[in-house]
Amino acid sequence: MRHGITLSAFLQQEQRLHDLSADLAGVIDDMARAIKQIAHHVSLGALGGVLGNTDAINIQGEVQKKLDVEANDIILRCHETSGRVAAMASEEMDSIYLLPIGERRGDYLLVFDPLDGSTNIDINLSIGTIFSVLPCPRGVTEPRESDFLQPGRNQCCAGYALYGQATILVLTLGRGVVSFTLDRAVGEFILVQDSLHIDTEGHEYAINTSNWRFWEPPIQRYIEECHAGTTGPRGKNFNMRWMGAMVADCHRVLSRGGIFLYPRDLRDPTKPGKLRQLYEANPMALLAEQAGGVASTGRQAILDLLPKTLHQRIPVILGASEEVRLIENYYRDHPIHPE
Ligand code: AFP
Repeated sequence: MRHGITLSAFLQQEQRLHDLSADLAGVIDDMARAIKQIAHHVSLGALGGVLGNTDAINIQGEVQKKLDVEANDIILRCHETSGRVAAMASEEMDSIYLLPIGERRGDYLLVFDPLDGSTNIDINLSIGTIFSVLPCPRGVTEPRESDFLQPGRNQCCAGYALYGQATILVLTLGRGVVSFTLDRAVGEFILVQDSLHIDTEGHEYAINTSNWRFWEPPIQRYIEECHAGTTGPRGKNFNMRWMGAMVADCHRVLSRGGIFLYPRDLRDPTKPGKLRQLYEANPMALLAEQAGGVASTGRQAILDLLPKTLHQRIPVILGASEEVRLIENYYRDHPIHPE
C-alpha cells in the first residue's frame, strides 16, 4: 500500500484486491464523512456553542454532553439514508436505532461511541469516536437488539477517530491496521501508516490507579511489579500514562506499545467492568489483535465473548502480548468470580 493515497483510493484498492464489498466501503466512507463533521465541531471548542452538559442522563447513568448528542446525530444522519446499514446502536441511545420508514435496509449493523472521553471535552483534552461494523443476519430487515449481540470476532471492520492536534482515522478490515491523517486543506484522509504493530514486550501501562483498592489481586500484583521496576521480579522499569479516554490510551498502545487496562473492580460487584463491549472493547480488541497484540478480560479473549445485552460492560486488558499473557497467568492462579 502506498503511503499518501487517499482513504477513497485505499478502499477502491481493497475492493479490487481483497473483495471488500462496495457497501462496506461505503459505510467506512460515510463514517469518514461523519468524523470530518465532528472534527469541525470539536475544533470550535467554546466558540461552537456545543460545550457543557445537556440536562439529560444517558442509559449509562452519565450526564450527556452537548457534543455527545451532536456527534451521535451526525453519525446517524450520515448513515440512515445510505441503504448500507440495517440499524445502528450507540453509547448515547438506550435502544437500537431503526431507520426511517421507507429507507433501504443494508447488510450491516453499525455500533459506535460517538464521543469517547466525554469528560475531556470541556478541557480540550483527548476525545475520539469509536466504531464497529457487524454483519446484519441474513434476511433480517428490521433488526432487533438480539441481532447486535454477536461476538467481536464477527466484526467486518473496526476503527476510531482521534480529534487531537491532527484528526486521525485508524482502521482494520481484518488485514492489519492502517492509519490516515485528515488533510484539512482538501478534506481528504491520507494514508500515513499501513501496518501499525504492537511489540510483544511493553514498558508503558495505562490504568486509573485511584481504583487500586478495588482491583482484584492479579491486577494489584501486576501493577505492584510494574512499580517495583528493576528492583522487582520484572527486572525493568515502566512508565505510566492515563488519558481518561480509552481511544487515546489505545492509540498510544497501537503507536508505541505497552498495555491498557480497565479491569473489573469491586466498586460495584454487579458491574463486570466499566467499558462497554460492543462499541469500546470489541473494536479496540480487534484492532489490538490485528496489530499483533492481545485483548483479554483477564480470563478470556474479548473477541470470543458473546454479549448478553446491548450496553454490556466487560473488563479490558489489551496491548503487548507478553504483558497481557502474564496477567492472564496471574488470573489463572486466582479463584474465578461470577462473570
Ligand atoms: P467518558 O466518555 O464518560 O469520559 O468515559 C471514558 C471512558 O469510558 C474511557 O474512554 C476511559 O478510558 C474511561 O472511561 C476513564 O474512566 P475513569 O474516569 O474511571 O478513569
